[in-house]
Order: sequence, then C-alpha cells, then structure tokens
Amino acid sequence: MTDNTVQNLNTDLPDLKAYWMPFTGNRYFKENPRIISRAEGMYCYTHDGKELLDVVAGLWCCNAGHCHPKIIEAIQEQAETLDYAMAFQLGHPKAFELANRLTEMAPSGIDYAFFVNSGSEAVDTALKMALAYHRLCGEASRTRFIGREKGYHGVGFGGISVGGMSPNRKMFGAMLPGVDHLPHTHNLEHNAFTNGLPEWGEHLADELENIIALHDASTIAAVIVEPVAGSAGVLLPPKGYLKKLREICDRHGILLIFDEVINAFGRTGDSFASNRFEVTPDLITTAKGLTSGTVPMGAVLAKSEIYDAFMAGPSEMIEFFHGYTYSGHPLAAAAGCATLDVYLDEGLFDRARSMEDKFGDALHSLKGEPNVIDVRNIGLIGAVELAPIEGQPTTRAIDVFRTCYDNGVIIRTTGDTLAFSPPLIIKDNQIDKFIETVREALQNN
Ligand code: PXG
Repeated sequence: MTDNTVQNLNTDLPDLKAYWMPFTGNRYFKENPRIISRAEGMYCYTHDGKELLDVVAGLWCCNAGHCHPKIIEAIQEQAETLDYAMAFQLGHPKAFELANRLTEMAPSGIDYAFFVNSGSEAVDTALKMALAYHRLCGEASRTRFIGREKGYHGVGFGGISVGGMSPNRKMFGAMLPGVDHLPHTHNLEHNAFTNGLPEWGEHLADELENIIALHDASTIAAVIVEPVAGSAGVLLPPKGYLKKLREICDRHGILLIFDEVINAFGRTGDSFASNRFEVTPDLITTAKGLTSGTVPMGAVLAKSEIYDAFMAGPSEMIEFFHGYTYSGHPLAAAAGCATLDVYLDEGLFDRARSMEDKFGDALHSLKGEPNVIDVRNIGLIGAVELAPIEGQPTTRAIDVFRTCYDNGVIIRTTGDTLAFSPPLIIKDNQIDKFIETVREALQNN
C-alpha cells in the first residue's frame, strides 16, 4: 500500500448512542464522529475511507506500527491454542517466557515481572508492592507516597492520588491519604526550545529533601515519577535530575518507582528510559508498547530485593495478596512476546535513537511559527507548546488538532501543547509530511 492511497474501506457509521466514551467530549463527538475502522503501519483509516498518518502511535502505544503481521499472527495462533488459563495457582508458557524476556531487557538488577492489564493497574500494583515491601522489612510506618506536580499515573485511586493533574483529581474526593508532591520541572524561562534534556533544573530534585524533612523518612514508602512526563505535555527531566532523585531515595531507604508506561519500549530512544538515562529505579511500571497496543497488558518490573522480601514464610502460602483475573492473559502474553521479537528483529529501539536528531530538528523548525512558545523532545517523543488564547485555554491546540486531522494527520493535544509520539517505524518523508501539516495548521489557526 502506498502512503497516499485512499482505501475504499467504507463501513456504516455505527449507532453511537450507548457508548460512554473515556476522556472524550461525548456530545461533541457524537455530533462530529471520527471513527477509525482499520489501521496498518503508520496509517489509520476512517469508516468513510479517509487515510490518516498517525503520529501518536494510537495513544503512545503502537510502537511497532499498526497491525504488525508478526504480532497479529502470534495473537491468532494463541487464540486457537489456549484462550485462557487460570491466572492464580496455574500458569501457561507464554507468561513465563514474556517475564524472562522483559527482565532481560530491563536494567540489571530488575529481575521479576508482575503482569497486569493497563498502566493504571501497573501503578496501583507498584504502590501496593512498595507498601507491602516495607512492612515485610519491618518498616510498617513507611506508608506515604511522593508524586510530582503534572504527573500522570493513570486513573485508579492510587494513580490519581500520586498524580498531579488537577482535572483528573478534583471530582473524586480525598483519595489516598499521606501523599505529597514534588514540584514539576517545566520551566520556559530557562529551558524553552531545548533540543534534548534541559541544562537547567537539576536542583529541583533537592525539594525531595525538604519533603522528607517535613514528614520524616521513616514515614515514606516510595517516590513515583515518569522519567519523561507524557500526558502533561512532554516534560523532560533536567540533566542530572533523575540521578539526584535516586541518590536521595537511597540515602533515606525510600523506593524509587519509574512510571515508564509511555517511556518504555523505544520511546526515549532505548528499551527503557531507565537505560537511556542510566538510572535504575526499584520498580518500573509499563503497559502500552509492551504489546504495541494490540492486546491490553501492563507489567510491574521489580528488583530482586523486593521480590526476595516477599519470599518468606511457608512456600505454599500466597506471598502477595494481589493480582487480576487477566494477569498474564495468554493473548496478551503472546502479543508481548511477538512484540519484543519485532522490536529486536527490526532494531526499532536503535531506529528510534537514530531518528532522534531528524525528528528533533524537524520539530524545532516550527520555532517562529505563530504562537509557538516552546519545542521540546527526546527520542521519538516531542511537543510544541502554544500560547493559549486568552480566557480559552486548550482551544488553540484543539483547533490545530482538528485542522491536522482534516489534512490527514493525527496528533495529540494536552492543554495548549501538541504532543507527538510516532510509531518507531516512521520514515523521513512521513516526518516531513506531519511537520508541514502542523506548520500549515499553525499558520491558519
Ligand atoms: N502512567 C502513565 C505514565 C501513563 O502515561 C498510565 C499510567 C495509565 O495507563 P492506562 O493504560 O491505564 O491508560 C498512563 C496512560 C495522553 C494519554 O494522550 C496518556 C495516557 C493514556 C491516555 C491518554 O496523554 N497514559
């Protein structure tokens, strides 16, 4: 299929009434539906045959490109062989295979994988592991969590509690008790238009010492951050910042959790952001790219010390009273194994790294276009921040989104920031195409 062929894929518009859509303006959508009925590689196709270049990889998840034949084949084969096996007290081969392969790919010392079905479940699982770990180590007073302003950790009660996005929190009551937040690292005055990691801001990690001094280290279980914050608009860690968080956590016996739901599987130009930035946390949460978005799955990856702490008591007893019916689901595990094959066989993590300069330079060419106040990027993740229209926050970015969509390109917006996270298979000419589409949209909005 050539890039510009419009396929004749017309299907009927479904009845839109009953579906209560997530994170969507339901009424506007149902008046102005955008239905994707098919996808392949870098492209999605609407029900009425419009071709769209997908520069967000679904929702930051289809890192191997849409409908990769090897992944599809593995899912089909698995569906014919084993649909489901009891997840507690029984196992099946693919879940074990995936755990082994994932932990081989993870930073050294991260040797165990616990499977879940989403990023939100991964986050809640990691928080529970942290609490139970300290209790097992005789430090039951360590119950507090430290998140970060503008953090996004999914929508479970744990995740919104440590998260730092007010619209996701304010409707939902008091949440988890005993949570505090680090300051975010976004600063246009010092870091606007930085290509790669910003120089300014390492010292913002020092605020963790102040928070620890306030609560006392003996009350704090874990710090959770996204190495590169995604949903709040692609916020990059200043140089040295993550290392400093690691050092402070080590000094005080606090676990460090990296939420890599977006970052992992090539997004930052390496298998994990932990590898790219050479900082090893105690727990890593993943999802999305784990199966290239094909079957829902997440995983919490844990250091041996954490797993070992649970492996006490009689060996036949349950060690961690936690898990999901679909933990390690056969279809998801098969998809995960095939996805890792594709990443490795096609060298997609190296590819992301080798495209980083082209992608970054192309994004930075948008500096000077109307209302562009920042461009930032690392690996194949990038953002263009726009000056908001006075009194109408988010409107400018949404207008750009709609114009791009009309012109055949799917981008993502968050606040007044445009976010880009293409599948790792993106080609030079597709980068040029989306940049020119965004440029035109900026000039015409
Ligand atoms: N942690 C992080 C860092 C995430 O980005 C989650 C947890 C939750 O994952 P689930 O699978 O429960 O959705 C996420 C999810 C966006 C966007 O466009 C980002 C996410 C989800 C939907 C939209 O910014 N990230």
